[in-house]
Amino acid sequence: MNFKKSEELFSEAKKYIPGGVNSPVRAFKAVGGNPVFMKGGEKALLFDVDGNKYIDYIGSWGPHLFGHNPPFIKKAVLGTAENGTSFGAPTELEIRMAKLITELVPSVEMVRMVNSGTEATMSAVRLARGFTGRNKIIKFEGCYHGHADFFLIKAGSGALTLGVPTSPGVTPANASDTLLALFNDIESVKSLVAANKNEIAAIIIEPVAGNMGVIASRGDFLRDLRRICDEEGIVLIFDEVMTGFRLSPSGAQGIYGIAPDISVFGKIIGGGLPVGAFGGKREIFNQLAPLGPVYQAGTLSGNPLAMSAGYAALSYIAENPGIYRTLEEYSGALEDGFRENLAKLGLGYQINRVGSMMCMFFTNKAVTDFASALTSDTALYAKYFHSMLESGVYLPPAQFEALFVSTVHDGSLIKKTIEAHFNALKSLG
Ligand code: KE4
Repeated sequence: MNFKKSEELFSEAKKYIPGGVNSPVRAFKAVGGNPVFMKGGEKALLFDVDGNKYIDYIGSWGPHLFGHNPPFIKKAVLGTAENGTSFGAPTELEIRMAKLITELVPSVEMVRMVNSGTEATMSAVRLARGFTGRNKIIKFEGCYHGHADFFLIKAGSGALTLGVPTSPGVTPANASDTLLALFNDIESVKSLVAANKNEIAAIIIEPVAGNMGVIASRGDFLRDLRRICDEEGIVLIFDEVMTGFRLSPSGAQGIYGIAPDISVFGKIIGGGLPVGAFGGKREIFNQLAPLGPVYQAGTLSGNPLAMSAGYAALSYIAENPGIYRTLEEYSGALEDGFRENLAKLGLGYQINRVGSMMCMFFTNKAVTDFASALTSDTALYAKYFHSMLESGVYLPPAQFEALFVSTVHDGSLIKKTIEAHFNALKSLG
């Protein structure tokens, strides 16, 4: 493939933008080489500035459950733009969006819109601290909740991939209120709770981890977390920025049957535009400004353009619950094809999949937590990534991410991906 124009644009971008990108993982640091600059997307396909075509498994890192530019979202956005993009005043559409979220996710009684997943998780923690009057939080090694200071403590995703487990700029004071537990290890949670009695405001978790690769919560882990939070007066926060509306109409909580106190959303609820949201129990959200004393605000929160895209996306989900059967069919076919290839080549790499989120780890060890994920050979992943890219398959440019299947990754595209996967693994020798 020819990447000449992308290379030229990357050189130009680096003059004005740190690292040439507006989000670190896009820079291909974890896989080497230069990022590909995209020109457009249509359904499951991406087209770069050099005229190359790719089957896209990033989907803008999760938002594109229906592929790129679905007509019903495009129509909603263009229609709304006719009347303006943002007023800084309440609109009816925000009510409809909030109501729809509460209808799709039973644990959510009230919801506040923001502009990113980071803003939503950051605000959810502040609300939990304000509601409980406590300072400390528990997060899990390898989970990523956005880049608020108190989360960048052995974060997953970009920070993990960039090998910066604790980011410079995070003050010791800030870090000291964040306690780290081990994913799928309830004993690690119990010991932290016992050692910090009545000091923990919240436990925040990705109910299905997607930022250290894909790792499902096992067995009763989430149920045990729920019980501990009930017993200790701790707010349970599910970070469903990635899983929300992807794994079911009510995200991971709908699959596991566990109701958190606060849920955090992003990605899909913006339909490709910048939207985040946090919602949950009325008694907690009564504490949020202007109703209560916990401050939170945003110039563009709930703006009509983003709401129109998000509302179109969630309405489509509400009206077409059958999409999850399609997602399962396509994602299952991809997993089966990858497993057949590994068997044919006598390779023991691990594949974790939950619904339309999947990751192949370059390790022979079962991946159930942060430590086992780290046994993956990231150099091998890098070679695999570039081989797939050359074959026209655009995967996450980092081992510790999730690939996403959409409702338009049909059989022919899945078949092409499986063929490329076989050739890529074979070329690794
Ligand atoms: P944003 O601030 O990027 O909208 O959301 C942060 C966030 C919060 N919680 C979870 C579970 C997330 O996955 C994310 C963001 N995910 C990464 C992908 N691993 C975004 C990609 C990027 O950083 O460019």
